[in-house]
Amino acid sequence: MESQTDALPLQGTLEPELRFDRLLLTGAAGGIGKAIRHRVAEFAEHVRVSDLPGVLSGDAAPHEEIAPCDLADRQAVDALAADCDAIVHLGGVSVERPFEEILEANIKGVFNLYEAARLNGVKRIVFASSNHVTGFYRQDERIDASARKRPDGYYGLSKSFGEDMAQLYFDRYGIETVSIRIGSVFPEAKDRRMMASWMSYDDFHDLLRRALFTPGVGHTIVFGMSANAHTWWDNRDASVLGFEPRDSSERFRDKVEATPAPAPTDPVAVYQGGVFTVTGPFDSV
Ligand code: NAI
Ligand code: 15L
Repeated sequence: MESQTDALPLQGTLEPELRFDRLLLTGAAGGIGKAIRHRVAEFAEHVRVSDLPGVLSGDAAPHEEIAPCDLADRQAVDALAADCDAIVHLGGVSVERPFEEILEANIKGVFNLYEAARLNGVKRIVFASSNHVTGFYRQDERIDASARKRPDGYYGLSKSFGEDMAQLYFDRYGIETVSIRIGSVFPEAKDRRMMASWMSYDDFHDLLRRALFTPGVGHTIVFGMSANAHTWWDNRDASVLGFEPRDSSERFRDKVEATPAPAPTDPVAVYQGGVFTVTGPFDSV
């Protein structure tokens, strides 16, 4: 039987009915943001490009509106989402940091974003969640999206909160979200752990398209990884998206395996969250 998303084109331009009028992209100056900023043009007539004040570089393309904003500023975030149909939310602290930093950008930030979405009638959000929501599972375990959350730090905890916020705002207000528990989206898989967690920009882009346009997602959680030879995550619960990654970390294997292997008892080799499981505590704030 054909799934709803089999009909979604994988390459080329989107049909006009599969485009938003205005899309908000937060975290546009970050690693993923820079890599996808030009690609999201196909998703909407107008793209509102946002990050912290002073960090966005380059001129605005004709379809872009540059809108610096601190996600921790509630009023500013309300204004940021005005007239937007959908949001790709990449902004926030992306590594393990003292709780006070995470609180502002990721916890208040995600609350502000969902409130702004409610007030402005935004119907669809793609939330950049993280594998660190479940980072304390071992690398010899395979989990799906229904596995109990086991955050590996304040950062993972904030992404767990973001997923709960997404569920709440779907159940109460009907705002649909796809939470992508991103593995490691970088140009290359840099170490043994990333051989399992790596995701290419192309696969991320394809997943983003499905996350934005697949009807009836409610709140769907999907793990974001390429078709790596070995993975820890089962995406059966997200089959509505019809996501089938095409890339693989295999092409980095020789380079990765030429580097010294960590001891088998090193948390980097034991836990899916790797070094995040031992980053901190941060005693002197
Ligand atoms: P990044 O750290 O390069 O980019 C995040 C951006 O958010 C930065 O440009 C930063 O200036 C902005 N930001 C931070 N605090 C902010 C605030 N208070 N208000 C507005 N903007 C703020 O991270 P990256 O790698 O591009 O990741 C994008 C998103 O995906 C992040 O939310 C990250 O947690 C998530 N993610 C990324 C993974 C990866 O492999 N790159 C893996 C798992 C999750
Ligand atoms: C993340 O959540 C981080 O944002 C990113 O910088 C990487 O550390 C990634 O996870 C990872 O687990 O490789």
